[in-house]
Amino acid sequence: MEDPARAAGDRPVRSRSGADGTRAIALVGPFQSGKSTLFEEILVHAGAIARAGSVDAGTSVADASPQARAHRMSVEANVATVRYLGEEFAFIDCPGSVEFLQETRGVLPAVDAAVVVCEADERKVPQLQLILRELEEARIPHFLFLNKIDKADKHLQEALAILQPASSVPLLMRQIPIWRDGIVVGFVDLALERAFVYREHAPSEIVPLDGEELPRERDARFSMLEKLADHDDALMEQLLEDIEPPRDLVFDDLARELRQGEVCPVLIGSALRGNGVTRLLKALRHEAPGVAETRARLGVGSAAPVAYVMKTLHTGHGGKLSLARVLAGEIAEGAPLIGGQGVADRVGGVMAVQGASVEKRGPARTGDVVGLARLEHAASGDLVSTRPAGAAGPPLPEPVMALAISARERKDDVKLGLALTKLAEEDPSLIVRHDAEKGEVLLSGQGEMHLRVALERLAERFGVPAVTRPPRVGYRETIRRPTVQRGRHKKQSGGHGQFGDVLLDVKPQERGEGFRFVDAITGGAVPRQYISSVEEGVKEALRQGPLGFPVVDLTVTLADGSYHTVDSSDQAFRAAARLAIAEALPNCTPVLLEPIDDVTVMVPGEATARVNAILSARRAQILGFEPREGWSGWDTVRALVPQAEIGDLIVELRSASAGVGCFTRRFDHMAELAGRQAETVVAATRAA
Ligand SMILES: Nc1nc2c(ncn2[C@@H]2O[C@H](COP(=O)(O)OP(=O)(O)O)[C@@H](O)[C@H]2O)c(=O)[nH]1
Ligand SMILES: [Mg+2]
Repeated sequence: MEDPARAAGDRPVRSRSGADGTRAIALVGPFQSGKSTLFEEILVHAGAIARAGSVDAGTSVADASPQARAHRMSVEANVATVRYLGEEFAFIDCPGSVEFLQETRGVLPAVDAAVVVCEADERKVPQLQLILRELEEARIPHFLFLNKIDKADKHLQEALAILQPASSVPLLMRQIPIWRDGIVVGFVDLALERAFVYREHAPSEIVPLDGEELPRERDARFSMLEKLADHDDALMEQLLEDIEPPRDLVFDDLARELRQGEVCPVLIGSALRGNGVTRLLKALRHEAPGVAETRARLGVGSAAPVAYVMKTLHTGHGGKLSLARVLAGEIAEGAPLIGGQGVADRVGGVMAVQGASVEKRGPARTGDVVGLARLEHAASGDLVSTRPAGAAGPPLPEPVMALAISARERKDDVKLGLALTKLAEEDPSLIVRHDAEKGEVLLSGQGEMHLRVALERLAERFGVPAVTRPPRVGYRETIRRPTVQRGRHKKQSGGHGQFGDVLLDVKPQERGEGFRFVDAITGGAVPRQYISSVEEGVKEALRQGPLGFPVVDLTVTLADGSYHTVDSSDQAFRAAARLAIAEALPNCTPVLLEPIDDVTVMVPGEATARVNAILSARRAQILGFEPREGWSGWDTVRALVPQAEIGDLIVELRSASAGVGCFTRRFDHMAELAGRQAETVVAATRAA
């Protein structure tokens, strides 16, 4: 019978699959598919908690942070270690939202396997594809857990047909549902050849496999075996000769093909009712690889103790905590560990992490997922070891949204800077940059919710309330017509006077030429030593033109001038130059320039037409679209888009693309902006 034997006691952990130590399993999948609910239910099944909390009611072990509770979604990875039938498993509930994908990416390299929680819902297939791709690329063995079977309205075949395009390896049906009056009341396990009837929040009950279930089971089992046989010649022969393959061979194939990424087995269940959870745990126990395979995948040896840092967290009084998977050896308090920066820190304490609770524990052993306190020089993605080990972390995504941020109260400026540094360290997909020209601190990240949660953490965890506004756009201005302008600076006040006099020839230049200063003085009309002051004065005046922006793409020639032997000075010539420019520019038909980026949007093909419309409405010039290389069903759209229109582009792109669209951008050129749009920009700058 399916009973979570909790009586295993504390004997050394050695799994039936031969895995040593705790296995680490990530729960991943599209947003709202039920990962956190499943996490909770797993804790119940393994006896770690008495009854499941509810993500809906805000009583779960998962999603315990104020931000996760407030938004009713996972915004950070949560770990809990359980013992099931004598073996230890660390489950890591990962956020599903694309905006928090980096958190999931940080965790994945060091897990032994992943359970992809999903629903048979077309709208979530793009998100599913995204996560399956991550797993396939990182070669992480993964199961699909088709959740919410309690409200299934499709036959399993139909559900699989919807899901299959998201996976580049065959989905392998391991179970089929048993239906009564349009409701799924249980399942048949095709490998075990047993039928089970669900019981709420309890292991299912075995029932005889007979009646109408039997022929369905035969068919489904045969098609499962056929898929397995694609990678096993012996099995293929047995099938062709109508020999019933031994059960052990089937289980061996299931485990091997999962590990080699040749198939993706599909289990079904309902996290909310605790159905199918026992079978999932048993499948993991029998078939998920252990830490040795994960080491091999990462190319990490076992000669020295080594751990991989999944994420770092700055806790209030506990200081910095690194959530780490021990890949080899034992790690105890006081052990000197070298992180990615090559600097050793002594482990300030080994902590058991169970949801939001963090408690000191004994040394961590191979396979464990623990908190390591005060590794000041270790970052997410680092391998930490007694020997230099480097990093194994994922690449960083380009930011898609930015906000200009400042402390609500000036006195908190320094505190804000420190807190931002810590936040960006915890979450490397948050980027903090100081823009000196515009005098702004920019916080960029993966979307609106990502940035909002960062702001909430600033206030709640670091005690720095911040205010934000859209970042300034780097407008410039230039001139369309040449002019010649004299500038005279003359002051006669008592003793020493001031005198400078210049004649400037101002001419527009090609786009992108910048600023050029030409000295055309002959015969000493302006003495040599003052020429550079004239140039400085010109530059000062060009910092802000008549429209309110830096002036570019022009040549200013110092054509003539005059001086006074006593009263002339650097200062006087600078002032004269400033005067000349300030008077000249309004007569040169000034024109606004706006920055244009070359943007590449990546979306599933269904969204391409809508993306074109979105870009066009944002004054973009579409350059073309084509299939995205290596991504079946996706397109890339390239366009030249004004920076002013990119601010919240991601929000619209995501809503047009089932949440998965993204883009990259780089500055391309400055373009003239005239008419109403330009007037609005100028008026807004004057008002500010
Ligand atoms: N009907 C049904 N609802 C479920 C099931 N699992 C989760 N849910 C609901 O789906 C929603 C999202 O669940 P959650 O666990 O937060 O999803 P996550 O975003 O994947 O972590 C919540 O309202 C859950 O109550 C299930 O098996 N059946
Ligand atoms: Mg969740």
